[in-house]
Amino acid sequence: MKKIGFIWIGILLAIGIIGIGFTLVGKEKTEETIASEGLENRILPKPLEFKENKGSFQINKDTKIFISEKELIDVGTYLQENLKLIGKLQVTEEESKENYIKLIVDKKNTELGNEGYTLEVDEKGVILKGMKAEGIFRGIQTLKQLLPSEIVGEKIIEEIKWNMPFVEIKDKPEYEYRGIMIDVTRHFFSVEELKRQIDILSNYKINKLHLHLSDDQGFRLEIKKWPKLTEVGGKTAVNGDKGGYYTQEEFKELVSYAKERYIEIIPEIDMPGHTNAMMAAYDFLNKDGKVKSSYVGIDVGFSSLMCRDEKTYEFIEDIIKEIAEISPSKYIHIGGDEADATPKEDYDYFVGRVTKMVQKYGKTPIGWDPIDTSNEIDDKTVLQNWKDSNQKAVEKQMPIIVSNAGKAYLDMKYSSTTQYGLQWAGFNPIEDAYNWDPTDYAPKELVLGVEAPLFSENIKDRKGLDYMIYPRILGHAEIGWTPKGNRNFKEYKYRLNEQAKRLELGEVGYFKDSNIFRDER
Ligand code: TNX
Repeated sequence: MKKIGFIWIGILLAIGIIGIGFTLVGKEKTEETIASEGLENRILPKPLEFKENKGSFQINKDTKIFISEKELIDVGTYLQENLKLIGKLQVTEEESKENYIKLIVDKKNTELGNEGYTLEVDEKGVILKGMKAEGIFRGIQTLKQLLPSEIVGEKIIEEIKWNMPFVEIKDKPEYEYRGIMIDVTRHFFSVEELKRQIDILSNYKINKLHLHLSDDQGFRLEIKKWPKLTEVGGKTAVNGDKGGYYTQEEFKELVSYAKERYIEIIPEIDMPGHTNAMMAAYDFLNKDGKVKSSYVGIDVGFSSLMCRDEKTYEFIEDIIKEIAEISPSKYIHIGGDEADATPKEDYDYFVGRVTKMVQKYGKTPIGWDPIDTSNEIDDKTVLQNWKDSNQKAVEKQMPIIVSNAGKAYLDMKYSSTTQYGLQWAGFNPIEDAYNWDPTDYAPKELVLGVEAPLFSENIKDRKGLDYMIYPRILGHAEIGWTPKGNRNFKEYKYRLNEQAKRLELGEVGYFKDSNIFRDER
């Protein structure tokens, strides 16, 4: 008996030692493997197919940017601008035999869709092909990531060789909608600040910027027919901080800036709740016929439009009409969240009428949940999910944008020590923000894509924006672009580290979490 006991202990010890050994070797091996995959690991979001060959091509000031047709002049010039540290590369429609970057529209190649591209680098140069200019634009982001990080800086560094490894890449996104939302109501952000964000976000193939333009604390877009919306509603922000609004000209300018970077701006007017700023501007929106006082707190769910009053609908239609005229986006977002002061049947009726109005002006409506629970809503409306409650949307087969608050909300604190943001949906550290998939919340065939919203109750400047958005949005960008089966956090973390230097050179004030970022770089 004794002997058998010793043998058992021996066997268990041996298993233990071998186990520890394996774990150690396993760990080292994994990290090594990741490191040796090297170049692929520089690209974020991770491309669909990547093959590295031996050798590299050096871009220099004599490299010519060839465009296969006139319509590529904008992306050609964009690339030229992005490579300005190398020199002012000529953009031309004349093809050369070597030392080129060729941008080619290949209309027949439909396999990779509007945003897909192929990128090949060999000793003669770079060939970047897409069915659309849009795909070429996405491919340019990959091209930049294959160059030394310093390419995103402002300083010319003589000794750098602008080498690109020989590669063959084939890439396309998993989802067509890969967005961010910025709440410009609780705090206002200028056109310049938004342009800066658009520049950074486009590096990661984000393609939608949803602007939350109206809420209790502010109304941020000029409506010519109803000027007090911004004269009154534009003045305020949370805590009495500085307000502001976009004139229609400024909005159009922002839209076209975003469009040049293949980002679509989606305007949102939140209703029938979240409407105090409108009701503070116009008396006829109120039951008692008197304007409300301005609101600068952060409570939700207390305001409501009158859902059985025709004046309300005439007013809303004017707003939708003006927005439809200046916004080329396919979508208008009508809010629909937290209408706690609206009786349910009024809510159902209201969202039914307003979505039809949006359709009348040629746009597809989007609404936050619980818009899907109204009997007046069908699969011609897109649900933006933020809780877990999208059962009705699934029954009705509505397209769904997944923004689950616990995973995708950029205003949730990273941890208890984060100085910005809220925590009602829990903390959202970098790893959790990456470790999910839209199919956790909706059937794949209904998922339009993902969006990461940033509500701005206590985020009021560039520092706060950068800190909360980066690096988490890089993870969301990859969730939207790269199929679930090709993603894992360990390997992502390595690639995220490769991006850190670029964020720093671009002066992005990201959250430098010591659990994630290596010191040596
Ligand atoms: C919920 S999520 C809201 C917003 C708040 C946000 C804060 C949603 C559609 N509505 O009104 O700003 O929480 O995280």
